[in-house]
Amino acid sequence: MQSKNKLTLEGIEVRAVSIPMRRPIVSKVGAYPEWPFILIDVKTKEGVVGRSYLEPYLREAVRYIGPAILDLADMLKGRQLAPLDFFRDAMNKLHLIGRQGVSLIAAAGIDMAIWDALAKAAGLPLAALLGGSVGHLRTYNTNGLWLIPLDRLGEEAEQLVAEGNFNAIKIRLGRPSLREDMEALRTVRDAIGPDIELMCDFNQGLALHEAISRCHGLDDQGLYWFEEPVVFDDYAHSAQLARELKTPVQIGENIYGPRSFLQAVLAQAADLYMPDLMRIGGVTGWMRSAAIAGASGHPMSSHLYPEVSAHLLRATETCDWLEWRDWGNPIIAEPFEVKDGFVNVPNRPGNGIDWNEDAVSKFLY
Ligand code: SMN
Ligand code: MG
Repeated sequence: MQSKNKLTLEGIEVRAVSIPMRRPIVSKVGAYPEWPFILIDVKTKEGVVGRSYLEPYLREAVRYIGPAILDLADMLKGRQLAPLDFFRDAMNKLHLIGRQGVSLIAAAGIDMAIWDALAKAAGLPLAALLGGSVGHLRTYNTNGLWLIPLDRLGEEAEQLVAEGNFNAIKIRLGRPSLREDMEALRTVRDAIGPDIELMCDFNQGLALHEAISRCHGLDDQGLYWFEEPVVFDDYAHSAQLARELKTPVQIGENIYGPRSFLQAVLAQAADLYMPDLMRIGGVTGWMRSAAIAGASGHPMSSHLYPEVSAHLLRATETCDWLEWRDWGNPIIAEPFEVKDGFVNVPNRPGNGIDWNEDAVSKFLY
């Protein structure tokens, strides 16, 4: 048997699936009745397969992200799989067409799959390969409470809590008026009682003057955080809100790469951060950002990507909340489970992603 100390790329497979949403997304960043995934399989000569997926929101995005992944993978042919080397070389190659956006998303997808392959070859869960351990993480349910009619919020909030005996759920706000946001909160609070934490997300939907009046208007509602009140890269105004408001301001899902993460932290743009793996730069980009969050004392939560994020949060100094979404569960062979508001990171080699191939063939496009 060949040694698995060193993995060499044999080839890469990229597929796209789209899964109908149980509760379709209605948000300030779009309406999505289905959720597309780009599946990445990094195959090695030693027989280990590393897996990851990307969540590009847009079904058509595979047309440009797919070729970018294949192009980057060409660079790896015959070389030892070393994610830090890959990340550096990918950035050096792609900065010619931009270090963020598609370039970074494609690199992030490969990076996550390479880390999975390394963890499998080592026989370790990803969290353990990174020096952490498997175990519990507190998690909030993000699987609903979109900008849906007010009269449906109460029942949906109750369902969200019951799905995993959650202690925390997230609601989307930024309805046409403060009165409607207040009514949405009252409906949800009446349904779930006083003890469940309630995060809220504005999805960058407010102009500065609206954000100032809306967030101050909601500042005494006991919300756990205000997420993305203004456009994600307006760090100066986000910082102003974070300074003025009692409720902590949360941003991060739209930050591309650790260097921008550092700029947000230096600008004091938020109290809390929640990077998204495809934008922050996969495992490599996350760990570099986690070091910045740790050193600057900012709690770090995740955005989407529950499997890989769960492993990474277990290796993150200022680990905070895992965002729980189950939209990808149909294509995952052994989906993670939530019990009493906690996810237990499974003790198996890799990042926990293997495909349910029957489901994949059903949702392929
Ligand atoms: C979100 C995620 C995915 C689609 C739309 C909105 C949201 C979140 O920003 O934080 O969950
Ligand atoms: Mg969000």
